[in-house]
Amino acid sequence: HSPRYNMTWDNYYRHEDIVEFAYELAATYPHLVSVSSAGESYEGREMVLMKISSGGDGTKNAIFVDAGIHAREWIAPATVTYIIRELVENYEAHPQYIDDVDWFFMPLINPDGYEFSHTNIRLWRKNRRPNDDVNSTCVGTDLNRNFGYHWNGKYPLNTEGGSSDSPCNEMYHGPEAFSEVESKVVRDAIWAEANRTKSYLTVHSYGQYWLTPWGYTADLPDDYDQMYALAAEAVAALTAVYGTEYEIGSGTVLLYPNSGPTDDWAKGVAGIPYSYTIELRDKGPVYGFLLPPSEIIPSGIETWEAFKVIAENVAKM
Ligand code: ING
Ligand code: ZN
Repeated sequence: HSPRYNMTWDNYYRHEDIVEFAYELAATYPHLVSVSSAGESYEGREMVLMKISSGGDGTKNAIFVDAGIHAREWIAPATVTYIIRELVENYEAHPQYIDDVDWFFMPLINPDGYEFSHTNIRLWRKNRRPNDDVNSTCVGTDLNRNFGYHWNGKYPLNTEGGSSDSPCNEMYHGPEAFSEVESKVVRDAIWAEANRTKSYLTVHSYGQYWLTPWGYTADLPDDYDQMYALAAEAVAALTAVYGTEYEIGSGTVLLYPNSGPTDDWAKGVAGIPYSYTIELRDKGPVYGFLLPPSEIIPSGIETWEAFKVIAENVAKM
């Protein structure tokens, strides 16, 4: 039978719809999809982990994808669930994208912030744990400044390195690395498969960038040329669909310094070579985070082309 879920990708959906999508897809395609709860957010919402695999002994090269670390970036979970749907429901048309690699997806890793951006403040970014532990009435840590590789690093020297000491700031790094339960849950899920994971993709919006580490320094990774080459191949496939252009480069060089992001930890600590931050549509300034839902399916279609290139290359690594 076909899966029974609400999502149709012509609108943005809520946390519970995304959870339902995950479990319904697993119920319909148990030979391809398994779902588990990787943990719970501060407010008790399930953080879904989907494994997409056609079998084997658990030694295939793997790709780990997450989305929705920043609450307001609604196109990210929408695009990633679109790609999951394409991989699974159209498996027969392109079985190699599941047969040749294993995929791990966490489509919404900041569910409390995401729900708050639907119900209260549309442009909320952080998680929703109150900062009363540091005597602040402000709420939330930027989960993408909370990971433990050069956490709270100061670059340029002795300046704020793209993360903030202030609990009221949008880029507050938290009281210590991995202080937030959502960060710990994601860290542990990545770590569990890190030895065979060749690519980590963390999906954000907006700006149309395909970013490499490092965030904590303007120095480039030793293997930057290889990272750039794979990104260029993926972006070329994306651009070929509708002409959507992406810039490729290190986050610090192209945008701004950023200490404690997930991709720095995934590469620097977990040792996943092809770790990227993807900034989806659009380029602003009119829509930005408020991307019209009519762009979800085009974003899904073009980004799927890039993911195919990642999978083809990961299979051969
Ligand atoms: N941008 C990211 C941020 O966390 C980023 C991505 C990564 C910026 C690396 C700079 C360097 O600020 C968004 N849109 O959240
Ligand atoms: Zn973001």
